[in-house]
Amino acid sequence: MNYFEGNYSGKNLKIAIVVGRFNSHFTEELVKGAKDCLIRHEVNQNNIDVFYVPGSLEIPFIIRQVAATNKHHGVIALGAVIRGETSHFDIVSNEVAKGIAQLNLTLSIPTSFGVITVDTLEQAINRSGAKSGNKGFDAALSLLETINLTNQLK
Ligand code: INI
Repeated sequence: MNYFEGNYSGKNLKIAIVVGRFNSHFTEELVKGAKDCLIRHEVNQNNIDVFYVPGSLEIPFIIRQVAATNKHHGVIALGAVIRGETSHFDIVSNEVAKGIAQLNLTLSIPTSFGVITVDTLEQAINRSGAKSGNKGFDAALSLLETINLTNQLK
C-alpha cells in the first residue's frame, strides 16, 4: 500500500492571503495568525502577498484574479462574518463558502478556508486568537499540507 500525505514545509513557496476588511478587528488577527504560521514553517516573508477586499463576498472573485497571475502556490481566504439581525449573515456566509468551494474545483492552486462564521462577538474573539485558537493560523497550516500533497502528484 502507498500512502500520501503533505508535510508542513513552506520552503520555496509563495502564498497569497485574500482578506476582507469587514470586521477588521478580527480579520487583522486572522492575518497575524496566518503570517505567523507561514513564517514558522519557513515561508520567506517576501513570498507572502496580502490582498485586501471590502468584505467576504469579494474574496472569491479576487482569488480568481490572483490565481490568474500564476505567481502563487496557494491562497488563504480570511474573513469574519458575524450574525446580525437580518438574513444577510446567511447570504454572506453561504456565498463565500460556495464561491471558494467552486474555485477549489476549478483552479489548479488550492485555497484554504479561514473565514470565521459566528453568531456572537465572543465566538469571533475565541476564533481569532483566544480560546479556540486562531483560524488564520489553522487555515495556513492546512494550505501548506494541501500544497505539499499536491506537489507529490506532479
Ligand atoms: N462582510 C463580511 O466579511 N462579514 C460580515 O459580517 C458582513 N455582513 O454581515 O454584512 C459582510 N458584508 C459585506 C459583504 O461581504 C460585501 O462586502 C458587501 O455586500 C459588498 O459587496
